[in-house]
Amino acid sequence: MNKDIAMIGVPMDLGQMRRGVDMGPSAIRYAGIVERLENLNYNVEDMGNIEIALPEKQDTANDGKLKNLSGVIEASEKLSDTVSGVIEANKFPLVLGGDHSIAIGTLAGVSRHYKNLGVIWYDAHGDLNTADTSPSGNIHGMPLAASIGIGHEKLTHISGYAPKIKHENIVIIGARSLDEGERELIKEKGIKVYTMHEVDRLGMTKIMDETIEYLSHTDGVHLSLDLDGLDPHDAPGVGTPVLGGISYRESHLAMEMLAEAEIITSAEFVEVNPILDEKNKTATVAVALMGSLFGEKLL
Ligand code: HAR
Ligand code: MN
Ligand code: MN
Ligand code: MN
Repeated sequence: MNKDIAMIGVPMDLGQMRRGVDMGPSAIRYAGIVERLENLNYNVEDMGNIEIALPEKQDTANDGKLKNLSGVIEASEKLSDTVSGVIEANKFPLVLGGDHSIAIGTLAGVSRHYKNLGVIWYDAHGDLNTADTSPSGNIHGMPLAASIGIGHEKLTHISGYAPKIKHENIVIIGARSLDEGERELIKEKGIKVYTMHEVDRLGMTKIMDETIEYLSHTDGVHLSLDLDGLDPHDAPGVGTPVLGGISYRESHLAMEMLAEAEIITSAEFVEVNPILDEKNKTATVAVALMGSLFGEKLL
């Protein structure tokens, strides 16, 4: 693993309508992420936070069905350039959310540097909606669709190009809340999905072995980890909790297997909402998972 990490906070809450997820980066810092990574002998540069416009200041007149569209676009462009600069400086981009709409910008920045980027989407949701299929109009339910070039042109073409990733280079893990249009898209494109049914049936070891094999032809792998992929018992501080999720232990194992395989080249941890949390538990879980992802071992 790259020993130089650049950490970027993205206090984004425009992709959904609940307050508090903008405090995710602070909560993760407070839970000790820098020290945790430094103890593993990484050089960590905390680049601070990207500036995000306030929800109260959104001019939504031209946004149509996509809530806060202009604000999300503006932030995505900034994040894309920042992430791209980090990779140019030969550092590992570690992005802290913020709601999951930030993945549009992260992937726009990362995929400029890879011809065949793989993506692991660890999430209760598919995030494969468009304005037409979305039940909510919330852009945090759309970043994976936008990244494969499906949806509003302004979201698909952040940084001036599309698509960012190929649908056959995606592995979704932990899905248990999919909208009708998302299900259709998954079937139509043949997107690789391990729902909770597969997590129960196969176990995390087999899922990670298969995922690593499935992505072995790629030239880099981005991990996009939505904390709501975990069960709300282990990660209560999220805006859209869904019962019956991946346990902390299974997630810990998944991160350890990724560390061992040495395939992850960029990562983001999103949807931590301290207002909805129990004593910063979710941020603490996020930091523990990052520790495992970056190679923490007991012995
Ligand atoms: N699928 C629903 C929607 O699009 C809910 C999305 C919830 N999103 C996230 N992202 N937390 O995974 O509105
Ligand atoms: Mn998500
Ligand atoms: Mn989710
Ligand atoms: Mn372990």
